[in-house]
Amino acid sequence: MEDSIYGNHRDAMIDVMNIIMGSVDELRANMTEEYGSDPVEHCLARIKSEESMREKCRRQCIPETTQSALEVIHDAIGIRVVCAFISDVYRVRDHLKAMDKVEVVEEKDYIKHAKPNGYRSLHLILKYDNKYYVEIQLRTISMDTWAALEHHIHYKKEASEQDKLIIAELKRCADELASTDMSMQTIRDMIRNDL
Ligand code: 0O2
Repeated sequence: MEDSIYGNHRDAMIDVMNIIMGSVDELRANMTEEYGSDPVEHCLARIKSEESMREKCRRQCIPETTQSALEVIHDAIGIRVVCAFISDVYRVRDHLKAMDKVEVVEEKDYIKHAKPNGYRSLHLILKYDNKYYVEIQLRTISMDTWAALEHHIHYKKEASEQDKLIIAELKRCADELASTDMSMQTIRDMIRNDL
């Protein structure tokens, strides 16, 4: 059998993934107690599959080694946190950044600055215990729905003239969802201020 691209690190990686998920669970419990509602709709975590990691190494023209998988590519450990409201996304982000043993390597805010195709999400690359990188994607339900649908469509990036209509339609849907997110946030703020 072929050796794992993760060498003997898999168990330690699973531990790191569980520590971060545990910390999110702790925040959820505390906020549910304080506000009576859970800031997180759902949360997914995975170790990138052996085949996807090897495929990503090939795509990036780097050797298929443990070093590439753990040090060059930063999403071997991936967590996605889906929240109902935009403010909750930033609450969870702040909580994760303040965790013990966590160094923030990179933060990309595609919520404030959406990608040209309309993709919105907040991406964090964390380094845990100075050893393992973790990619965290935080987004609202609407952003998650759009990303999932766009992924299904798997629309080619180099578009011809006639494809531009489809690209514009996808962007329009993303912008409408973003506007709905803002309205829902306003409604929730109004209700909370009344309490
Ligand atoms: P995988 O492992 O195949 O899923 P950059 O070079 O900085 O522009 P980079 O390094 O790919 O982009 O990082 P970025 O933009 O933070 O994206 C990381 C991951 O976010 C992607 O994984 C996707 O899972 C997701 N993502 C980014 N842009 C889009 C998008 O337009 N649509 C959807 N559905 N998902 C997106 P990878 O890198 O593709 O790798």
